Amino acid sequence: MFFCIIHFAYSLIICNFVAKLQPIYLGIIMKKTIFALLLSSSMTLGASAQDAAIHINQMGFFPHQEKVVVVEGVKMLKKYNVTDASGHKIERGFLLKDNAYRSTFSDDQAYHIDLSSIIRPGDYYLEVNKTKTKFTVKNDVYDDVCKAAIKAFYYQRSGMPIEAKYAGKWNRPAAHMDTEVLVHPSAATEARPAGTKISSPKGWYDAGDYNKYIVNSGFAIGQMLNIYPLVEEYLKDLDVNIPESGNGVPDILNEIYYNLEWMLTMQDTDGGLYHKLTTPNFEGFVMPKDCKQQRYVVQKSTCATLDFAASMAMASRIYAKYEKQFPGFSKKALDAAKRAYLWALQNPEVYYRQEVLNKNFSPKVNTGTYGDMNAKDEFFWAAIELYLTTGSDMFLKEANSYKPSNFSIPVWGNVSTLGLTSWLLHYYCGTGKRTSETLQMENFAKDLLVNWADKYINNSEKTMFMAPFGTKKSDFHWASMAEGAATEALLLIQTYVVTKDKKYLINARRNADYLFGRNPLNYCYVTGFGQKSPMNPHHRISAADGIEEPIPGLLVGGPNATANEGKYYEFEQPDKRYADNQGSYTTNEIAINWNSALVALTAALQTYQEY
Ligand code: 9MR
Ligand code: 9MR
Repeated sequence: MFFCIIHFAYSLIICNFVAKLQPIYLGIIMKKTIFALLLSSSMTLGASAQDAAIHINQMGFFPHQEKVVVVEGVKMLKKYNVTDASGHKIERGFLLKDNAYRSTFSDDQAYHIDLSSIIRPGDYYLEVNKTKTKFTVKNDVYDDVCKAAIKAFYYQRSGMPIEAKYAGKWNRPAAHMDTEVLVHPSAATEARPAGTKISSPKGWYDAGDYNKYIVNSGFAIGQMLNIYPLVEEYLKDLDVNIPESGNGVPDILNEIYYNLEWMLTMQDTDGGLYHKLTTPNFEGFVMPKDCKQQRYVVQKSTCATLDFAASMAMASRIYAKYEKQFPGFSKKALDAAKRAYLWALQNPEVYYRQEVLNKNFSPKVNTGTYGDMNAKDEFFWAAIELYLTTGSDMFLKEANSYKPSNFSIPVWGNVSTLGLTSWLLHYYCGTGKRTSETLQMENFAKDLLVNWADKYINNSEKTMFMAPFGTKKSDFHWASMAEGAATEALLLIQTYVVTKDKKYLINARRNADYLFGRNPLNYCYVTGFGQKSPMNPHHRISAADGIEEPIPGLLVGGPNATANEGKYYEFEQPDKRYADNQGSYTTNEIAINWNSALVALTAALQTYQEY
């Protein structure tokens, strides 16, 4: 009790001190302190100095955004203080009961500290007990990570040397030229019998593995081009130091072009798309130049063909501006997209079933499947993009016949929402001219998006990590950081664009805070960024190149409640089931369709800095 009184007196002195700095806070802090003291029955004051776990966005904060830090592992009423770079005290306060929140997965409890009143750019230090953390307030919070996220695609390029002047110590010789790829028996036609050699160079390695998959390429490009009308201003001058930099085309488009060129080579003479270009089995953890397996193009599929149609139609629209640098490309892409759509109309249900393929053909193929047994959403997305590019009513009619019945988060296997948001951004940020028919689709898309967003953000400020993402077990699936936290944040930014209601933008940033460090494990889930980031991704190049640091700018999968390589995981709890271990491919792989979410998100966050 004696201790309590001393501490209380001490609190009052501090309050007075804070009051000198920020007079308005005095009343509030005093009231809250007394209230908390009276309410708390289980408090232990003084006692030993514990290490606090400070969960914070390690990228920093924009001057005018909400800045909440989550502190765990210390008892109530512990004090915190913030100093600036020259050691001046900026803010002090206490961890209060009113600001305590519990995990939905366990008894873990943490306090929110709101530092939003700190708006002057600069470095600051937050100290809780003996734990001190630096954070920065600045205008270019996501510039470097956005550049690195784009550059990461360059590091994924196959078929060309990755040179030191662009890649520094991560340079490597050319490999996987893919100029002599065999047509797999599953893909044989009269024109191209099994064993025919085709040339299918360039393109990005999909992920930790070295194969190239059309479904995922279409999705990754789709996700980045989808947001393009909204972030064009921001991205157009971003130089990421790749071989094409300085040619008058935004680097993001230069980089995407490298994969588009490859995708064009994957279209068979009849218009259909080979599902993937792959080795029969995954390669070992060796560098590209040490890979020896023969590569094949395998069976055509409806989903791959439509993802191709959609992304080529988008590309045709967006690259039309750069006819000088890419002569003939815009037209070529549109023609290819139309031929692909036609093929899909004639072959509406040709799914990729690897187990069936392996019963009938050899060699057997055991690499990633991107298997998807429903092509309706792919038809919808492709028809939408073809309409936006051509203005032809036929495609709008097609799109209307494949309208989704409910809202779904866009992922490689479900792309209808890419169609919906592409539509919205075309009219809100792009050049689209509205008609009564286009307005019908627009209202349909807007209703679905806003209804989803309202449910999604509900009560996020009362969650332990103060984010809409991360409170349910189902949030933690394979690729939780990209397909959950980042993609959902993107959808919220798109909701903000169409409603102008700032609550959506604020909640998008909360998911970003989570992804970049305000999470139970304190990971900034992007390689090379933040104070604690993955060092051992399931990425063959990073593992085999003999360099300690992984390739930078890669977003890893993140916690996965169903991660099954049991021995790697310290925790059962869904939001902690992550291992920075090369073997943990269900939590620590990287992939182009996850980095596309990172690129789009960081560019969109930079674009909207208000509030
Ligand atoms: O390395 C493979 C990775 O790229 C894939 O995403 C993953 C799932 O398809 O498979 C990985 O390969 C693993 C295989 O599936 C199971 N045995 C261990 C393999 C490599 O660690
Ligand atoms: O991203 C894919 C994920 O949604 C699937 O659950 C998983 C298992 O089929 O495969 C993931 O994709 C992998 C692909 O099959 C092969 N390259 C690596 C991809 C990322 O793990």
